[in-house]
Amino acid sequence: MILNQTLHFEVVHMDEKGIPKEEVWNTVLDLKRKDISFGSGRIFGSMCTSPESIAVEVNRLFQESNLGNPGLYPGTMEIENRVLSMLGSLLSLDRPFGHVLSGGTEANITAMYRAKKKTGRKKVVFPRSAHFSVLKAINILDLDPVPIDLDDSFRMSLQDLEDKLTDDVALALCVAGSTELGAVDDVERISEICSGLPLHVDAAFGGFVLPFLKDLDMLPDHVSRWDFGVNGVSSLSIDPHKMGGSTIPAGCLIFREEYPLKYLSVDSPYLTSSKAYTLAGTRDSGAVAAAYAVMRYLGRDGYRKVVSNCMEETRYLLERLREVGLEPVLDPVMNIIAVHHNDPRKVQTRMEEQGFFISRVEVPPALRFVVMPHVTRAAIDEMLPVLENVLTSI
Ligand code: 0PR
Repeated sequence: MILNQTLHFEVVHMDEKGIPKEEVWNTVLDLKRKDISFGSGRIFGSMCTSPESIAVEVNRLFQESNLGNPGLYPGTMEIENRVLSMLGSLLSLDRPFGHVLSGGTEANITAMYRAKKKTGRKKVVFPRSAHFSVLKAINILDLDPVPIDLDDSFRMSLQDLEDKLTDDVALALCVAGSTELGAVDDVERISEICSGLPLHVDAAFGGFVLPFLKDLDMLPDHVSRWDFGVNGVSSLSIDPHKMGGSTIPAGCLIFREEYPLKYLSVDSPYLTSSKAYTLAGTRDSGAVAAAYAVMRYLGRDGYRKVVSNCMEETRYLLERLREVGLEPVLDPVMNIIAVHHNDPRKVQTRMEEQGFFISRVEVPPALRFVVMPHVTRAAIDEMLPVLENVLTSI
C-alpha cells in the first residue's frame, strides 16, 4: 500500500469514567471495518495471510504468558522448544538452538548483533536483494555494509562476493527466497566462498516454502541446498507468520550451535531465569503456541498442499499476466511473481483506487504479486479485468 501522506487521526482523550463494553465493541468494530482483510480477496502484495483457525484459537489461551520471564511459564517454554525442534527437523538440524521472535526483522537484527559481539568486527556482507531489515540492523548496530551485486538471475553474484570478501567480516548473510522476487541464493557456493565466517540464511519467507517444494519435486535445478544441511550455515531465520499459516508476530531465529547464545545473553537476576537472550523483554507467547498448534495440525502433508495450491495459482496468474503482455522478471521459483512494467507505482496507485492492493519492485521496475493462500482463483479472476483496465488507461 502506498501510504506516504501524513495520516490525520482523531484526537481522543482517556475518559474519566469507563464506558460500557458494548460501546467499546462498537467503536472497535467500526474502526476494524476500515481494515482490508485477506478474506476480501483484494490483497495481492502481502507475505502474510489469514492464520489457520487453530492458530487463532490457541493464541487466545496464552494471553498471560510471557516468555520474557520463562520460569513462570514452563509449559509455554516447552512449546517454544518444540517449535524450534520441529523447525530443526524441517531444516536438517538435529539440535537447534534459538528463539521464536517477533519476525524476520528481529531475527536479522539479532543474528547481526550476535555476529558483531562474537567477532568484534563490523563488516556485514549481504546481497542487494536482502530485505530492508538488514539496513535497519546496520543502522542500529553501527555496522559497515558491504552490499554484493546480483547476477543475471537476481541472486548474489558469486564473482562480486569473491571480489569484495575480506577476512575482517563479521557476518555474511544470504537469502533463501528474496522478498521481491523469491530468488534463492546459491547457499552452498556462498558457504564455500565464506568458509570459516558466520553465515546467516534469511529464509523468513522461503523457509516454509522451499522444503515442501522439494518434497513435491518442484525445486528448479539451480536451487542448491540452502538450510543447515550446508555445513557453513550458522544461523537461519524462518517465519511462521508468513507461509507458516500462524498468527502475527512469530519469526524464528535458529542457531546451529548453542554457544552463539552466550553472545546474546545479559544478566536478568530479578527474573525467574538469570539470563535473557532476546532483544525483546516481555515476549508475545500466544503466537509461539499458535505456531506450534498450526505445525502440528497441518503436518508436512498439510504444508505441501498449501504450497502446491499456491504454486498452481502462481502458474495460473502468470499465464494470465502473459496474455496481457506482461513478462516475468524471473521465472517464479516460489509463489512470488514480478512482471516488468515501466511505471509500477502508477499502476499500484490506480489499482488501490479500485480497491486492489498489489505491490511493486523498484529495480528492475515491476509489478509484484505474492500468491498467498488467500489469493484464490476467484480472487485472481476478479482482479485481472481491473488490472487490464488500469493498464490500458495509463
Ligand atoms: N526477510 C525477508 C526475506 C522478508 O521477506 C521479510 C519480510 C523480512 C525479512 C522481515 O520480516 P518481518 O516483517 O516479519 O519482520 N517481508 C515482508 C515485506 O517487507 C513483510 C510483510 C508482511 C509486509 C506482510 C507486508 C505485509 O502485508 O514485504
